[in-house]
Amino acid sequence: MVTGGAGFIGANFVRYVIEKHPEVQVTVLDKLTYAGKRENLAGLPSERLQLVVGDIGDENLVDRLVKQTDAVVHFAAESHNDNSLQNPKPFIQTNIVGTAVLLEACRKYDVRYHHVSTDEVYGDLPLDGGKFTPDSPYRPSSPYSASKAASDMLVRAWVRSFGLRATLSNCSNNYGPYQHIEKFIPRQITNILCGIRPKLYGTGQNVRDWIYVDDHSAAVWQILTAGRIGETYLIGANGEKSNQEVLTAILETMGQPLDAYDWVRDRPGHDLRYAIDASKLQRELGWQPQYTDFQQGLRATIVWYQEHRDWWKKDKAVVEARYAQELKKG
Ligand code: NAD
Ligand code: TDX
Repeated sequence: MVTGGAGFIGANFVRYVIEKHPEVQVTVLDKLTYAGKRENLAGLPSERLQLVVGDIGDENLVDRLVKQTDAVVHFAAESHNDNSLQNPKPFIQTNIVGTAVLLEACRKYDVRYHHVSTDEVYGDLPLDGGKFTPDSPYRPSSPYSASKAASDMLVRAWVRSFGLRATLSNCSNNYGPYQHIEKFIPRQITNILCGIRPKLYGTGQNVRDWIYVDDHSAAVWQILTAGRIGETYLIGANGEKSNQEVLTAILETMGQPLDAYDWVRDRPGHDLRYAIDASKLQRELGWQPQYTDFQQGLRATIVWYQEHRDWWKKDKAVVEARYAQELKKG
């Protein structure tokens, strides 16, 4: 069972598993919030995939579904930092309470559980060095990252106190097809496609460690099938870039003048730099990223958004109106 399988990473993971592992049957549990779309799973064989529309916080539904499965991979979340600064409430409910509901059902039926989390639980790093490791202290900055940190802690407690068969992974920033256009890379691509100037927060010097979404999927599968119970694995592909570098690459690839963007007010509490040391995952489980050419991955992503206007067009006005309203608040 894959929670959040109609969202960005979840849908890419489901596609990856259906394609690479013909013996696997997948049930997706997804609430289809603003971030989830049925179309993200279109074209997959119905005899191998079932979509259940529902909430991970629904105890009866989760009990019934977990009873019938042998493993849960938990992607479902409220996932956007900017939204969490406007209204933290759904982040607490879905990311913390929802995770607890899944953990209780997995405990009851002794079901293998994999928890998908983020590097943001570790806070941020200085620009001039250091990387996150599985031993880095938890230091979340935003309501989003604090809610993910809380959910990680619940998983660790369920492993230690109840012997839950669980693993955890904390991954860096993903990019690729099906990412919601509220997020940095697809927002700027679709801005350009709509004739809107891209928007860069603050100084543009904040660094993110980019990984192509299929590399994340392969790592999660590897951890689910070969990882040691109770362990945390960090997933990253040495893809550090400043936001300004990423935006310049988008502008260049899309044939725009390199200064054709706006600087806008910074995100409150904006984490400065993330960087992942993935050596444990590479050493123990032999995982290696395959899509390490960022320019190539970015080009493929731009082409995907160019060719899938119908997928994102109806969200664009709503997303931009929400951003504009926040800026006006000052
Ligand atoms: P997303 O917002 O694109 O998708 C989230 C999905 O969860 C959506 O389909 C949504 O409908 C579903 N969902 C939300 N609340 C739900 C609920 N209460 N019950 C059932 N379904 C619900 O998110 P994403 O970017 O694909 O992230 C997936 C997971 O990966 C999250 O746990 C996130 O914290 C983690 N993660 C994301 C990144 C990244 O760069 N995007 C990096 C590291 C970790
Ligand atoms: O318009 C923008 N301009 C801009 O400069 C937006 C939307 C973002 N930014 C900056 C903020 C960040 O430094 O770009 C960077 C990336 O922003 P997001 O796409 O919002 O991602 P981030 O906040 O880094 O979090 C992402 O990675 C970790 C995912 O959204 C999380 O779900 C994941 O846990």
